[in-house]
Amino acid sequence: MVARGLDDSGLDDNAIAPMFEPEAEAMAPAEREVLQQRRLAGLIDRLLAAGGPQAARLTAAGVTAGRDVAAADLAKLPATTKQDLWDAYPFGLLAVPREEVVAVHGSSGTGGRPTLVSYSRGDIALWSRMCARALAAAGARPGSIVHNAYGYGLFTGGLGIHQGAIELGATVVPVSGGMTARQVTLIADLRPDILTCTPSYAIRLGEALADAGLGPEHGLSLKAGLFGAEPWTDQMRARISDLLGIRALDIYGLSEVIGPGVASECVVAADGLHVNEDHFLVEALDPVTGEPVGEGTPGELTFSTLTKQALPLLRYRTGDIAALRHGECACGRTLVKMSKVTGRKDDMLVIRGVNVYPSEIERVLLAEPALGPDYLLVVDERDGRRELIACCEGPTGGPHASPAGGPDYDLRARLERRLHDSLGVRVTVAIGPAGSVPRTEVGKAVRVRRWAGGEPPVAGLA
Ligand code: DLL
Repeated sequence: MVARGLDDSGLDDNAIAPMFEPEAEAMAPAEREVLQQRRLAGLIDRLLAAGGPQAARLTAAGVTAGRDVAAADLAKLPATTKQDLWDAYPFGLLAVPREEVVAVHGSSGTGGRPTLVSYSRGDIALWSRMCARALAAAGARPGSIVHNAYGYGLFTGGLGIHQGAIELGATVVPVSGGMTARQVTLIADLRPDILTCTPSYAIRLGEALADAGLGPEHGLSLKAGLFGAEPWTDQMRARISDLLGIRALDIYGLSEVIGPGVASECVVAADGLHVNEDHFLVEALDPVTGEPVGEGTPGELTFSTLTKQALPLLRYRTGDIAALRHGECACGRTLVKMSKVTGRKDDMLVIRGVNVYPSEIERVLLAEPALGPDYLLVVDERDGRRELIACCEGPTGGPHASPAGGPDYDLRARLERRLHDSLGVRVTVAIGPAGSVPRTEVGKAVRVRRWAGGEPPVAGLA
């Protein structure tokens, strides 16, 4: 593996990742608790003053002022969900006059109607600082060149990172998603040090750079990347690091809370994402009972936006599953860390009664060096069955469903055995030629497709 370590990155320890806001990021935990308590009281007062469903629920729970609430009692307060945002679409839940909203962003979702989120001028300033923190933690500094291949528009990835790079004093290249050939040219010509895009697009770019003879062995300028907006495993991290010769770091966020910059990894430890908990108070809850889970136990991430103005949310349940871990990081940050997101509550597949998250399958597939990094999980629902087929790309370019004795037969059998051992359910592996799995050029990778009849989602599948 050629993942760039601290020693060969050309940066010395002290120069790596100076914090953008050290007084906040490395604050003593006891001091931060006082700050959070004060900000939580302020949030509750603003929600009560704004009226609306969050105020009504607080009142029903007996809360009449922020000073009534101790941070330790957070779990007793009412929660908010995506449904609340949909019910209030497009400008509901505002805690400032409509005229003070300077931008709207959101996610397109799958149901047609987007989830819209409003920002005040202060919210944009906060968001810029949170993304500047993330970029700085990845090793960017004033003067760094950031190749930003997140999509620009309603999606928060493009403009969030853009504003953060400017806030940091870096040079941002607002290339947005897609048009890969042009991106290769810009990377060759501008020699950026930081790449920001989805992890699946990082693979796409890495392959295109390699095809153009511009891989890491040819002096590729990139040192680190901030990848997020979709789930990805450590096995995917290793693939990206190999392909691009960079430190591949995770960045997490969601439009409802602010966008990217809610949490991100540092280049020093790269083993969990520092949550900006001075602004986004985080809990991990049992997704079914809503009760807090213990330290290190995976639970549903739930955020309270302590300082947001236009659309403040109390205990917003994200549906994302991750574990929280307290303690000081080697980089000096004292912010609580979240693990990589292991799945979404609603991503869970139930196959013959067994719960399976796509990321568990990714972990097994991408640990197999013979397979390419692209895959698609097909839930075969034809004729009343419910089978899972993992479509991958193999080394020989052989046909799908390689027959007994065929070139990929042993590989398939091995992968099916490993999947069964780790998930406890039978998954059929179909290995096709390079390029057979459909790619997502723009936006978030699609990892799961239903197949209820008609043409198969992957050509050649029978
Ligand atoms: O995806 C914000 C973002 C942009 C994050 C760029 C990171 C980088 P939404 O479009 O609202 O916002 O989608 C939010 O995406 O609830 C997660 O399910 C998923 N997600 C975001 N980051 C990660 C990550 C942006 N690092 C939803 N790992 C969230 C896993 C992620 N899932």
